[in-house]
Amino acid sequence: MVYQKLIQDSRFGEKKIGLLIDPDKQGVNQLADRVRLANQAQVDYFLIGGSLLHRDTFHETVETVKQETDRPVILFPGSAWQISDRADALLFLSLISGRNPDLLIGQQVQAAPMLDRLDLEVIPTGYLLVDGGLPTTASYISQTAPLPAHKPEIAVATALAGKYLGMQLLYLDAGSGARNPVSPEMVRQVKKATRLPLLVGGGIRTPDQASVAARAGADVIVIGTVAEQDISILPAMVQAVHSSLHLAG
Ligand code: 1GP
Repeated sequence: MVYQKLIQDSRFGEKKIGLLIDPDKQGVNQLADRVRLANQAQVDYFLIGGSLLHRDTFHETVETVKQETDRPVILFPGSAWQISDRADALLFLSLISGRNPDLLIGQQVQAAPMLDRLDLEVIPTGYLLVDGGLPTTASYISQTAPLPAHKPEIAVATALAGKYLGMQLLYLDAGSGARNPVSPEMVRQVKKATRLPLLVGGGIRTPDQASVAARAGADVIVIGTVAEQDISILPAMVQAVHSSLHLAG
C-alpha cells in the first residue's frame, strides 16, 4: 500500500522524490524514454495529472508509465475524470486552501461512485495552493486565491483543519512553474503542527531547493517543470533529496 510506505518513510525521516507527469506535455514514445531515465535516476514515485488537460491521453499516459516502471504510480487528478485503476493510488484531493465548493466537495462526489467500484487505493489529501509569485494554471483554473506565501500561520490553521477533517496526507503546492517554491518556514511549521506525511512541490528547480524543502520537513518533493525542460537534472535532484536529513524542530 502506498500510504503505508509514505507513513513508514516519514517516520524514519527518509526523503523521497516524485516526478510529476502532465499527460499533455509529452508524446507517449518520448514518455517511455523519460520514465526509463527516471527509473535509472532512482525516482521514488510517479505522479500523473494536470489541472488543465487539452489532449485525451490520460489513460494512455498511465498505461505507459505503469509498463515502464515498478515504482508506485500515484494519480494527482485535476478533475473527477482523471481516474484509472491501472495506477497504484489516487490522491483524493480537496482544495482546502480555496473556497471553491466544486473543488472542496463537488468533484469528489462525482468521483466517489467510480472509486467505489475500482480496486484503487484512495488517499484522503488536503491540498493547499500557496502563492508562488505568479498566477499559475492551478490558481486560475481553480478560481481560488492561493495562501499568502509569508503567512505560515494561515497554512498551519488550514492544514490542521484538514487533519481534523480526517485527511491523511497534505500537499503544499506553489503550482506548476511557480516563480518561488513554498518557503522552508511554511513547510517546517505545517509539518511540525500536523505530523502528517507531507508532499511539497511547485517551482522547485534546483537540487538545493529540493534539499531545503526536504530538510524543512517535506517527505516527498514533487518536481515537474524542471524535468520537462531538462530530464538530465534528475540524478542530481534525486541525490539531493535522498541525502537530506530532516532538521526537526
Ligand atoms: C505542480 O507541484 C507540482 O503541481 C510540480 O510543480 O512543475 O513547478 O515542478 P513544478
